[in-house]
Amino acid sequence: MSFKLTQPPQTGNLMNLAEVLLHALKDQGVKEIFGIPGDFALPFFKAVEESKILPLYTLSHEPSVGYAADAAARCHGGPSVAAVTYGAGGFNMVNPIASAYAEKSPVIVISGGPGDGDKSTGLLVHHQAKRLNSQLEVYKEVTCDQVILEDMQTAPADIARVLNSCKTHSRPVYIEIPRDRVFDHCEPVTDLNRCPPLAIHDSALKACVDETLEHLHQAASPVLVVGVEIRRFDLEAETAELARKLDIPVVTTLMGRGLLSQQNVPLQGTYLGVAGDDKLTRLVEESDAPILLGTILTDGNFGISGKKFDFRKVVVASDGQVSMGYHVYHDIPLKSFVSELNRRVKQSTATKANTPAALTYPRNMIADKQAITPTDIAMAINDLFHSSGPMPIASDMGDCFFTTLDIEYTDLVAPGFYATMGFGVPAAFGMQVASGKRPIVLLGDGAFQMTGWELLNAGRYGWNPLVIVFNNSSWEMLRTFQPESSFNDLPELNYARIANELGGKGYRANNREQFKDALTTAANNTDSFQLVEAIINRGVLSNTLRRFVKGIEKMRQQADGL
Ligand code: TPW
Ligand code: MG
Repeated sequence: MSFKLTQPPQTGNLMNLAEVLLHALKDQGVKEIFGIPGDFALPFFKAVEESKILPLYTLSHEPSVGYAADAAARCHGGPSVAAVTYGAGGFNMVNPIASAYAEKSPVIVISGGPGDGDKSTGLLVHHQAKRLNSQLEVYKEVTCDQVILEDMQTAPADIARVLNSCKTHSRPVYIEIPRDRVFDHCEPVTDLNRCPPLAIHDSALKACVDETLEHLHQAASPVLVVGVEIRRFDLEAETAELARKLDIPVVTTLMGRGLLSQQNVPLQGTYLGVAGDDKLTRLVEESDAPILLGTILTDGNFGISGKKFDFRKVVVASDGQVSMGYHVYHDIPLKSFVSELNRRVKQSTATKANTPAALTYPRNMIADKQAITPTDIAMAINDLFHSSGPMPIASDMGDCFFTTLDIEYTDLVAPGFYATMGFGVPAAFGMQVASGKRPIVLLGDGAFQMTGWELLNAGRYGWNPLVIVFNNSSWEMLRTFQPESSFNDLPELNYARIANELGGKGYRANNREQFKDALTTAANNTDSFQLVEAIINRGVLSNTLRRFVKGIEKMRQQADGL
């Protein structure tokens, strides 16, 4: 089958649609594009490559494109782009974009689309699922704004609207470019960053802040619980300033782990209900004024609390509103709330002597011939951080994610709420591109089988993550919920050998001594990606996952009235 490409016309000084879009993306703070082309997207990819406005990183499978852009967006605190072809590419990326939607990560999806020529043949267009706009309809569920750029008259305003929506809501958006429009003349986008802010009523903001401060004033044991929105809306420094002034302990939610790692704040660790550290759990659950800033009320964040939260005492600022007691202040963006609190709280009240000592993390892994446990991996990483400085972490879902709770607090990207597997390796690429730092990747063997192969792309771009595979030949996290099922057994593969095949350097560790040696060597070798495979026995879990499973079982029993 051959496909006709529309060639760029001579445009003189005028810009074409692709260039207009690329400049608008750049103006909106986008730094890179991840993608996989197809014939519907080839003209756009050609424009990306030849215009050199933004760098392009191609990967092997579309889910990875979505994860990489998601992680880059999380690290930038601003949008990144995932570009795909129509149908086969676009549908392949729905799950990562659903994840980005749920976790409020501003990913801009750009998809090629059928052109006029494709639509007028009376034939079904290849890659078409049901109707020509089925892909748009699917993406409407997992993006906050969408456009098909068919009309060059309205394109600049449409682009501005969609990019502004992405920033305002910190959620994915969808842009489809019919393949025969890419090189059409188009006026530049002029009204970017004019996010018509949510209408804020000053008197409502004042009343809301008054009430919050009064509540804090009366409280004996307030605590600040921060969640991902403070990163998504670029409020980490302001939140840290507020925490210092209020002088009250700060914890993050599970989804928010990694937040404030660059800030000087009285950060205690991560609240995880019955699955978490006992001291922290009491700090939050016994507080008479938990102030939840930018936290999403998910089951993972709050559902596994041993005690029911008394929402009469809790202030929840997220999703553009603030609720407390039995009432809600609508249309109060988090930024306005935090800024106004900061303006009003002048100095430390310094009356709250209840800030416990910060959490300590396990260290000094014993390098002997014993089998490796997830906690050993955490200890060895902590030892590494102490000897040669912290590294950012990209974690997949599986026991590796729960192990991060035993690792020193550092920058972290993980699918902490939506909990999709396959995130780790591509997310590390996004993280390295966005931060310029070498990341550690934590993933299970099951997750490796989904997107680990993407490591083959690391060499081309000079990415050199330090990958740690928790190899238990098992979907172990599932096994803990349902031990009787044999489908949780996975084949015994040698991931160290696979790493060598993929252009990196692999190490297989059967015991703690070998793990420590491999980790040290891998950390010192920055020439290519390094992969340390830790052989872990089935049934051996991290402390947090063990508590998490017990917590979930207890909740289910309570729900069933047992
Ligand atoms: C895209 C469901 C959650 S955890 C898990 C599965 C299949 C097993 C993970 O195995 P792995 O790690 O990586 O070897 P470990 O420590 O448990 O042994 N499909 C997707 N996402 C999720 N979350 C699942 C299935 C799942
Ligand atoms: Mg496994």
